[in-house]
Amino acid sequence: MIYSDGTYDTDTIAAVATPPGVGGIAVVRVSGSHALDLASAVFRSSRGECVDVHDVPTHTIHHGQVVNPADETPADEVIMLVMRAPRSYTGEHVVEFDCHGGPVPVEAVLNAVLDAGARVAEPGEFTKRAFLNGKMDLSQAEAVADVISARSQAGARLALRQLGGQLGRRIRRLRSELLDLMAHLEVVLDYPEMDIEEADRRETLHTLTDFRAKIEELIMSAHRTRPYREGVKTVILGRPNVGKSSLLNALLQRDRAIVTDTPGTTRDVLEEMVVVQGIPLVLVDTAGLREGLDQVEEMGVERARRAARDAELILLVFDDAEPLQPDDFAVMETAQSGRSTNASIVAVLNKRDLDAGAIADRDILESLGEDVDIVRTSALHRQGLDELEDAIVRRVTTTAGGSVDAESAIAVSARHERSLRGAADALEEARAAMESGTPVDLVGIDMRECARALGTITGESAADDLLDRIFSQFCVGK
Ligand SMILES: Nc1nc2c(ncn2[C@@H]2O[C@H](COP(=O)(O)OP(=O)(O)OP(=O)(O)O)[C@@H](O)[C@H]2O)c(=O)[nH]1
Ligand SMILES: [Mg+2]
Repeated sequence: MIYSDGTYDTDTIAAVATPPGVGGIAVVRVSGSHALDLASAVFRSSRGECVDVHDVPTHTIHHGQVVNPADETPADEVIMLVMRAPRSYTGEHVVEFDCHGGPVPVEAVLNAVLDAGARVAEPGEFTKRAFLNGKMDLSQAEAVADVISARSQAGARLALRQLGGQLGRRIRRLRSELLDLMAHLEVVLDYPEMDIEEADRRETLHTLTDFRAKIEELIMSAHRTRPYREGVKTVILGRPNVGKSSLLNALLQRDRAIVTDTPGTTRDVLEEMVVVQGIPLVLVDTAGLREGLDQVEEMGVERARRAARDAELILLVFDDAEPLQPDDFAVMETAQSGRSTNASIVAVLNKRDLDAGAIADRDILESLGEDVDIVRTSALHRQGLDELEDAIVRRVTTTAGGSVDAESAIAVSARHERSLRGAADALEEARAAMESGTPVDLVGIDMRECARALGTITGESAADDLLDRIFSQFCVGK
C-alpha cells in the first residue's frame, strides 16, 4: 500500500499461487494487514464501479475485473475471494484473484497488485505467516510441502495426517508431560542441596524410560514410512540382453526404453518413476555390464556402476534361458561389493516363457548369500510381475523395519527424526544420570535439552534460521 506520504507498506505480500504455464485458471494471492485496501484499489465490479472491499462480507466471492490502479487499464476479468482475518490460511486478511490461466493475464493481475503496494512473497511466506500466526504448528506447515510433493496416494495420505496435526499433538503431549515432570522436581531443581527421595528417584527413572520408549516408537515410524514418503531408488542391473529394459517397460506398463535383441542396446542410464503398492520407485535402467567394447558403452557401464552405489534396491536381472555366464558372476560381484550397506537385492530370472529353467536358485544364493529374493518373470509377456512387486515391497519394507498401514502410521520426516534422536539421546543421558545417583539439578539439564529438541518439531522452540531454512524450500505462492 502506498500511503499519502509516499511510504510503502512491505507487510502485504502477493504471489501467483498456481504453477507457471497455461491452465484454465490461475490464482493471485494477497495476504497482509492491507490486503483489503489493496483489493479496493485494483478491483472493479462487473459494472466497472469501485468497490470498498472493507464493506464486503468475509468469505464471499465477487465477479469483476482487476485494473491497474495508476491508469485504470484492465488487467483481466477475475473472480475475487475475500477472507478476512483471522479466518484465512495465513490468519491475516487474504484476497485471492482467480484470473485466466495464461502467463500474460497472470502477470498483469500480479503487477496491478504490486503497483498498488504489495510486495512479492518469498517462497513459503504464506505458510510461514500461518505458522507465526498460530494457524498451524511447524510440523503441520512442513506437511503442506509434503502433500504437494507426494509421489503416491499412500505418501499423500501420510502427509495429510501430519497436516491434520497428528505428529504435533503427540509431540506436544510428550513435551508437556516432560515439563510436568520437571515441575514436579522443581523444588529440587531450584534448591539443589535438597536432592529427592529414593522413591521419587525410582519413579522418575521409570517415567523417563517410558518417555524414551515413546520417542523410539516415533523414530521407528520414521523409518517405516520413509519409502512411502521419499520413494526408493531402484537400479536394474545385469549383463547385456537379459531383458533389463524390457523389465523397466513391463513395470511402467509402457514402452519407455528401447528394446532390441542386440546386446548393448541401452547405453545411458534412464530414470522413471513407478508406484508399486503405494511405494514410489525411482527406477533406473542401465547399460548391460560387460567389458566395454567401445568408449560410449564403457561410459554407460561406469554410470551403471555409479547408479548401483546410490541404489537402495537393486534388481539383478538374469536370462533364465542360459546358464550363468562369467558376465553374470561379474554383475553379482559388482552388486555385492558396490552397493551401499543397507541396499537390498532382488534377483530376477527373466525369460521364463522360454521354459528353459537354466538357472537354479542355489546358483544365485551361492553367490549372493541367502538373504536374497528370487523371482521368475517374463518381461516380454508380462508374467511374474505381481510376484516381483510383492518381493520388492517385502524387501523395501523389511529394510525399513516393517510394513506400514498408511491409514494409521505417523509420517515422521528426516528433520523430525533428527530432533527425535536428539530428544531420545538427551533422555538416555537423563535416565543414566538419574540411575547413577547424579544430583537431580544436573539431570534437569538433560531433561531441558530433551524438551528443547521436541520443541523444534512443533516450532515451540525453533530458531529463526531453522524456520528460514524450512520455508525457503517451499514454492512461491504457498
Ligand atoms: N523370450 C523372451 N525374450 C525377452 C524377455 N525379455 C526380454 N526379451 C528379449 O531380449 C532381448 C533383449 O531385451 P532388452 O530388454 O533390450 O535387454 P537389456 O538387458 O536391456 O539389454 P541391453 O540394454 O543391451 O543391456 C530383446 O529381444 C527382448 O525382446 C522375456 O521375458 N522373454
Ligand atoms: Mg537395455
